[in-house]
Amino acid sequence: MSYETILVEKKGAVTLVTLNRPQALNALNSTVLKELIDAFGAYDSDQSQHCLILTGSEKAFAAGADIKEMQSQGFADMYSSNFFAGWEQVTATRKPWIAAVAGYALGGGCEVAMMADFIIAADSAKFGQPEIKLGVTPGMGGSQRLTWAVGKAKAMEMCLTGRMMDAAEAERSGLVAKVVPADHLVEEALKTAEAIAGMAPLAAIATKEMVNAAFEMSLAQGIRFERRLFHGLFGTEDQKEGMTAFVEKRPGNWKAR
Ligand code: CO8
Repeated sequence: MSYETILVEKKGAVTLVTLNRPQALNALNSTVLKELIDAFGAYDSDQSQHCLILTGSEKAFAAGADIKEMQSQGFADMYSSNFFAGWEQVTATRKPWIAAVAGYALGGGCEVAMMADFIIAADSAKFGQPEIKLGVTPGMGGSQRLTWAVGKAKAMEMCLTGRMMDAAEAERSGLVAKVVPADHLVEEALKTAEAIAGMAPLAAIATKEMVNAAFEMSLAQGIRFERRLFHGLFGTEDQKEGMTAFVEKRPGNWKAR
């Protein structure tokens, strides 16, 4: 598939996806969604790819869902088309992916960044859920994921006032994994993605499943789930290889089997 609104490059075992609607600060419209679903699906099924980075431009990761696309929609249009429901396909990606955020990550842009396994922020990043200023609310998980990430007080304050949080505050609050200089964002994200891509692929998928389970299960259920996956990995060739490689003092040579 050739894309209009995103760029996709393979860099070794890492897929780099760049949002590319500079005229609209990467606002997320239906075409962006369709193209991201395709690109993430292709990544998930490509045996040569083991980590993905989603990034934007220096000025904006994404300034939100496309307001001009939504402006004239009524309830029946939104409800019958289940507008933007396809984002669940992006969050269903089984392999690891990172959001590398510079500039504005607002509304749907902040929500997409929070769908990633984690966020690496440039020191220029600004996060916010300003939908209240448009007479609406977050609609792609922001009220939930922001609350999980930064707690009720800050999430409520941000969603009610629409104010932006800078990169330093985002790091302090646990919204982002780390902050790097803006002119090294993609390079730093690539280093992290390459490190992840060098790990045992099935263990990476299992890690995602168990960390994400922490948001859906009780502690006891989550610990049982973790243990079952841990036990299950002992049925893989990569477990034998990983532990043998440690004993033989060499890097693992993974088979994803
Ligand atoms: N949608 C459409 N176009 C946009 C958007 C957007 N979200 N953001 C910016 N643009 C466009 C502008 O209209 C402008 O286009 P034009 O040149 O044709 O007028 C161009 O991008 C450049 O923008 P600005 O001139 O405004 O640039 P500034 O540097 O002055 O300001 C800001 C940058 C502060 C980021 C400003 O553009 C802004 O406030 N943007 C809107 C931010 C916002 O409100 N985002 C939330 C949108 S609503 C949302 O995301 C809901 C998600 C849930 C959907 C769920 C559906 C089920």
